[in-house]
Amino acid sequence: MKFPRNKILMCLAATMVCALTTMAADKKIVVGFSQIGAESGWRTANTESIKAEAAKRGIELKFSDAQGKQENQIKALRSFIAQDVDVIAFSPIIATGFGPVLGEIKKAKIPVVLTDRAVLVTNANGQLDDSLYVTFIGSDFIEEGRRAGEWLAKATGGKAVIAELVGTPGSAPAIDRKKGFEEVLAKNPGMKIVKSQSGDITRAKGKEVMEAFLKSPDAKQITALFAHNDDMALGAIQAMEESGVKPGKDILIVSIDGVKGAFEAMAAGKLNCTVECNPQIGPQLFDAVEAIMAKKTLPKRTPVQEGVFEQSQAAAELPNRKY
Ligand code: GYE
Repeated sequence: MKFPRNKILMCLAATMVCALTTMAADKKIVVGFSQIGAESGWRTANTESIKAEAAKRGIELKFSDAQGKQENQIKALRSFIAQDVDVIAFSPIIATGFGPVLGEIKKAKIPVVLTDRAVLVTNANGQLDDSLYVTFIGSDFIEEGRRAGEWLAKATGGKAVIAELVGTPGSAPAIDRKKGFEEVLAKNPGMKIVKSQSGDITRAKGKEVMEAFLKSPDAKQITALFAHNDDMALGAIQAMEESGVKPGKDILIVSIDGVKGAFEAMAAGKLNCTVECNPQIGPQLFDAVEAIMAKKTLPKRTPVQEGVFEQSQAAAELPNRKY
């Protein structure tokens, strides 16, 4: 039996189109993600959110943990270029120093999504260069600092002698949370910071620095603690208890993140307030990735929604906390 030639050709073409379509549908989106580390409850929840959402959407995630070192992040980003992933996402540990590698990624034409923390990269004219990434998905850290300050101003009637546990020096949250908090102090002359040191965003370091604060000759005058994250506040609570100071009473404590441990400490009367910083960025990250793959335009800034919680709300809110 003989088939007409044009029929055979049509058949072949149809089969090829079909095969190509299936291949395209089967081709997984590949995302390289460089995480800072596992320094806090917030970070662990952030990692879980990103991994779970990638798995849910069938996106291949190349996840790399920098263990708190910028050089490891830069290495990971370069390896994502070498692997020619579809999209690179990362949470920059500090704001500066990522310019050159971001330039390399741009040359390789791989779109970048920043999550959680922003970068500070300037162009030749000294202006902020936002051409190196598609969008930044993260919280407004200045607003979080302001919220912490406003809560403290209200709770103390604008009178407080404050010790401050700062985050990682040079990181976006450390710079911005301090800035927002100090904006409120500028309007409240009765509130002043008398001690300020980095507790490196960890519980252990927060405890160590608080111990040193409490040993200083003027320790007795401290009436409040502002910790840039809950983990440092939880470490400081331990330090206070071990030195006979009642946390939440002798020294009022306000911190940021809203992790479960903070709610437990509030329910126990040891922490007074936590300002929420939502780590569950996974869904917003992969919405952005899918939008990029579909060639849609995205805003440069995608905010994350969050609230403020006091001791009186802790018990009711505790069962709802997902991180
Ligand atoms: O507050 C802290 C984490 O960048 C918002 O990093 C994040 C901060 C968060 O380790 O707990």
